[in-house]
Amino acid sequence: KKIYQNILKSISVKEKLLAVLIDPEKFSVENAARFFKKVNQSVATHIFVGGSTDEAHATENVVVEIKKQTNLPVILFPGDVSQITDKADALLFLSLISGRNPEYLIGKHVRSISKLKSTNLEVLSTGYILIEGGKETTVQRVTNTQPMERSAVEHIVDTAKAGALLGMNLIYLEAGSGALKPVSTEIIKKVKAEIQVPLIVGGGIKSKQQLESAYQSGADIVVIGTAFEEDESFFDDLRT
Ligand code: 1GP
Repeated sequence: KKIYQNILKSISVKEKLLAVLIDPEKFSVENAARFFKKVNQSVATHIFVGGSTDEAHATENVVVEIKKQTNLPVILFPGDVSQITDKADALLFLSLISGRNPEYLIGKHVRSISKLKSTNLEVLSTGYILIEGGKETTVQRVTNTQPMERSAVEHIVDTAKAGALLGMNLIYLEAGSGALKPVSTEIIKKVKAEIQVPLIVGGGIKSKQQLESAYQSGADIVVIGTAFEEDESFFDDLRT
């Protein structure tokens, strides 16, 4: 449980963590060296790899390429069982607890076990909470679930708390990739106040100011994908 232990250690010394999300469907091998030079010079601490879909089954090759480019831990953020590969270091074992689709609550998990048995992946049990972010997201479409309303703060807090009480090791507040509105600071603060496990926040974070305000509100790990895909110079603002 090395990766989880390191996350806990960072939190205990108030160090904030930043995960760069790589979508295997959009990753370009030709661009990899340049992109990862920026990643390696930035404050990024983890790489997440995944997406709601991966029709070309590119995940494994993308992870192999990323491993050549960086020493940061690579954590799978899979939309499906087919995206699991032992070339990564760990796996977010995500249960979509904001929704009521049994497939995404437990179904895919059961079907992943035979595959997981043959890997050394560190499995990180994660309560995944989708929150409305101003537009319909791919997660919503693929999982056929509704996001929680931004105004339903107490319900979101109760959902996070229920996930933690079920033994989930991480809680992930997700506004959806490319969200117009990131998870609000009010939601982050109130969830943080009620759970002891590390809190991940992502979706629609595009500026240093939004990143800082997520941290100040209580996010332990912030996930950013689109902002780096669209403008690699954003890494320059986040130099170590
Ligand atoms: C999506 O939380 C991540 O699953 C990151 O979202 O692409 O909007 O940064 P963005």
